[in-house]
Amino acid sequence: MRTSVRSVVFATLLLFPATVSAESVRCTSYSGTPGSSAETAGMVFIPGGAFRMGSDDQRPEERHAHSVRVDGFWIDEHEVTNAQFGDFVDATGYVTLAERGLDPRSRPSMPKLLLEPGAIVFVKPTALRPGARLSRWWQYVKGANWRHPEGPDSSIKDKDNHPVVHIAYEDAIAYAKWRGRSLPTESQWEFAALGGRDASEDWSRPFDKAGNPIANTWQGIFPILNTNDDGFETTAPVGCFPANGYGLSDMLGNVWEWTRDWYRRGHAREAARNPVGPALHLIKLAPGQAPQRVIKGGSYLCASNFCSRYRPSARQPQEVDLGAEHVGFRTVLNRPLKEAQK
Ligand SMILES: [Ca+2]
Ligand SMILES: [Ca+2]
Repeated sequence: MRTSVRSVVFATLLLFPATVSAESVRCTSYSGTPGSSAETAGMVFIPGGAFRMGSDDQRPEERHAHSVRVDGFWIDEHEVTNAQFGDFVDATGYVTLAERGLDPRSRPSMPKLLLEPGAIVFVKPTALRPGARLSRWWQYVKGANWRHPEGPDSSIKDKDNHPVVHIAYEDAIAYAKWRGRSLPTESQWEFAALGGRDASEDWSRPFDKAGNPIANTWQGIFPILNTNDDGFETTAPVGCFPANGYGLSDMLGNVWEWTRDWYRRGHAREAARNPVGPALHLIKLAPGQAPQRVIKGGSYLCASNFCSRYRPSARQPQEVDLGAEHVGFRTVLNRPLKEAQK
């Protein structure tokens, strides 16, 4: 029996009632920078501990759940914002990969258009045809970059406190190095995203038991209908949703976040301490394919009918040289609590 879009939408509205508006949250007044030059400004110390990394109950790439122990580390309270990235660019003159374009030697088989400065932008289709492919709603837009998220005619005016996007992996690394930091490993990121809760808890809904959104995701039927119950159709200013048990915002949703680990489908079964993911030489790449790193947490484009990766154990590959409108990052400082300036 075919189910009409209308009936699915109605069921979705029953499941995810509207509860907040953008105006009702305090996030909108944040400047986008912590306002301090201290080494750990805007960071939270995560005490080390053990947890079950991965999941045997979700998607195949999350298997196998296994025991992991991580040492304590500092991590940004929120995704790196446009204001923070702008400070970096102002200080260093850094130009992102999306602004430079790709070196043809790095991608010999790639169409010329995709080598030009630009990035991929989500364009909501007006109708969903059976068999529609993902690429139908992602378009490579020349001139799209962190300053112009939707293309050359767009801007980040009044978005200082939004997460920076269209950041390739090397851009994220460059920012982190400038701050004397690094990017989280997947295990660090997943441990931090749990916020002290147990991995076995139900993480399947981006709403709490009272129906309040816990993350900026997509409500309705992706990719054609966003009922926008959480108040944000695209990125939200950082910190608009309740912080997790460690005081971290937007670990789930808003924008995907880079981790250092190379992507390989699934986890090893063996217990590990401070794992860093597989070595690149163990990963088979197709000719001309760029290697991929793990991104975590899902984004404002994740819906219950399509991505649903707004869970700590969820993971996705991202080509290291591809800027995207829904991918950002946050940094870590691998230093014990007592050795870092507070
Ligand atoms: Ca949203
Ligand atoms: Ca996020």
